[in-house]
Amino acid sequence: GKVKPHTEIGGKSAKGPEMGRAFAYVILGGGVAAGYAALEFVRLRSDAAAGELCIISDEEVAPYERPALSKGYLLPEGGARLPGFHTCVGANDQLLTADWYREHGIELILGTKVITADVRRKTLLTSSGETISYKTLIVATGARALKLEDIGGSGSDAENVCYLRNIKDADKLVNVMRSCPGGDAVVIGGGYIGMECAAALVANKIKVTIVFPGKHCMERLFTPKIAEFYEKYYASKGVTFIRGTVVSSLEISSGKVTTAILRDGRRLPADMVVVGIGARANTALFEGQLAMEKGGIKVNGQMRTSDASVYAVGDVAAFPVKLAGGDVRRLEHVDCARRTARHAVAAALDASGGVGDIDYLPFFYSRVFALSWQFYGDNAGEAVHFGDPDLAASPAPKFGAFWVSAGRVAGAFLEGGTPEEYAAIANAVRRGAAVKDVAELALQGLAFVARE
Ligand code: FAD
Ligand code: NAD
Ligand code: ISD
Repeated sequence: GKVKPHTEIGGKSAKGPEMGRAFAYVILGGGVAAGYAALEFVRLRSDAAAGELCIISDEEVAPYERPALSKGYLLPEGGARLPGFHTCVGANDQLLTADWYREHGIELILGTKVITADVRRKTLLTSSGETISYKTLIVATGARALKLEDIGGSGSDAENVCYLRNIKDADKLVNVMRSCPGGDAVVIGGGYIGMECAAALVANKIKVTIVFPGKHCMERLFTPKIAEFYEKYYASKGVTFIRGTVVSSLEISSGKVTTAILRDGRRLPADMVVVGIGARANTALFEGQLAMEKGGIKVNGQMRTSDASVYAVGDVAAFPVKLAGGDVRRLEHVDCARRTARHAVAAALDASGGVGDIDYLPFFYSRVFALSWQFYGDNAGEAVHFGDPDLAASPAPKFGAFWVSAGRVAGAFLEGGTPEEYAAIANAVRRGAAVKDVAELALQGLAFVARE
């Protein structure tokens, strides 16, 4: 049955915080997963009563497609700006502006942080002092950027040190880039943020040095051979890579970093610094209340946590991936946020219990310069490269790799594919295409998946 919202009158009592609104469904967090969850809610419940659902977000704006922040948002001219990239445009769906939520009777509580959660009482205490109660909670708190201070460093408060997780960060990054045209940037970290921001900095005519402790960029996903291609490509755009060491300190003068000092003593001049050293799931509200795994909130195949009234989705959720033999994974990627959010809503609204377990095919992608890659599945087993990742050979490089595990394709990476080719590699992973001979697979490359 539906629960009508009610406001408990009584205001602040001597006993504790003000009792506030009650909702049948609360989405905690206002990022990608929240937007897609709201859309799915409306799709499945056209008869929903106004006020059944609320979203609580500490951001000031309605949910948006976070990937745009390291791509379109950072363009030197005509950059993407809200409302242009609210969810759910990333999936060619509706543009969910604040008006859309209003029109659909969804309460959007913005600029409001949930500071404590009581799973037993089914209440959330907000930074404005309101206690909001729920019948069903969907936790979509995402992840936060690790700070230099988290890894024993300092300097995050400097005027020209930038992180990139939300619109506020992106605005600072844009302003700092504009303050030093032709200047030097030191990028700390060679993962997604480091690589995508480095490309954006180049587009903004800033000289870039990337520093990271690993042997090559994107170490968690790329093979050395794949990484070599991107590193050469970046080098051709003037980017310098410093591998196998870390920035040990930042020299700051009048509130601004002037020099990054490496562990081996080298000094890099810096007009600005971008830090992308990884993310941590925002689980703190639920530590000790919900089961955790892989640094996130553990859920079952219906995205339900160890408490039957609480679901978790997106970056914060660790869920069983059938394709990986049911191994519990926490994936920090937008497609996962979208699909897990939809699945959780379908399961939460399903009174008959007919919604089965999620069967998710992991999908990651990136776009930098004129390049674009997609990856599906699991990078487990033997990597079998195909195509020629030689820059000189082609102005539009097309190459990739299959990961073969127990005689089957477990994962696939492709740079420069067409939609049909991406669909074909995804299909091969989904099916677990049988590989008889890896040498033959390397020779066939995309012909292998086209043939199947
Ligand atoms: P988020 O989108 O992070 O949303 C979490 C929300 O919860 C935020 O609004 C946060 O402020 C809010 N919140 C947290 N705690 C509280 C609290 N206590 N009270 C109230 N609100 C709270 N993935 C890709 O696959 N491809 C890409 O190209 C890509 N690009 C990216 C670029 C950038 C710059 C970043 C940062 C990420 C990118 N990602 C990309 C990853 C992708 O954006 C995330 O996986 C996705 O946003 C996760 O969605 P989410 O809803 O779980 O978390
Ligand atoms: P990441 O995990 O991709 O990369 C972290 C990088 O920091 C690695 O290169 C690692 O070697 C490096 N590092 C670790 N310790 C370091 C140290 N002491 N000094 C210097 N470097 C160090 O994380 P990220 O790039 O910060 O991305 C943050 C989040 O944003 C992730 O969840 C990521 O998935 C997401 N994101 C995804 C995309 C995409 O999917 N295209 C794009 C941008 C951001
Ligand atoms: O998924 C994405 C992505 O990579 C973007 O840049 O969503 C955004 C949009 O397509 C909206 O600009």
